[in-house]
Amino acid sequence: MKVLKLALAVLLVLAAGLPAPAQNVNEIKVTAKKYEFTPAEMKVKQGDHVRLTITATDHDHGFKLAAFNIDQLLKKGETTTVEFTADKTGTFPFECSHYCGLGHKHMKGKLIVE
Ligand SMILES: [Cu+2]
Repeated sequence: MKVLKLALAVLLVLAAGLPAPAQNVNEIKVTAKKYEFTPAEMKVKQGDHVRLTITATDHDHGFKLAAFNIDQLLKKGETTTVEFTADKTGTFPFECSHYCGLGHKHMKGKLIVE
């Protein structure tokens, strides 16, 4: 029994010494309404796991971030979570992908990964 306990203790110590998965979760709250995303500019660091919680307040909208293969419908009144890993640096445009009215084409922003 003693040996077993010792072995267990050694295992625990070894496990504690392992590097934890070093992924930083970057959560950003976003609002989508006619005809803007707030914030319209988001900055994250390369390697971040990005979690956007997007609330469409006035109408159905869409969130399209083509560089990361994201195109998500945002239902009016609901909060939608979009997650991805920012694995490349640069400035990437995003836009509304669900027609929401006359200003739809201008509903866009950018994601900066540095
Ligand atoms: Cu739209």
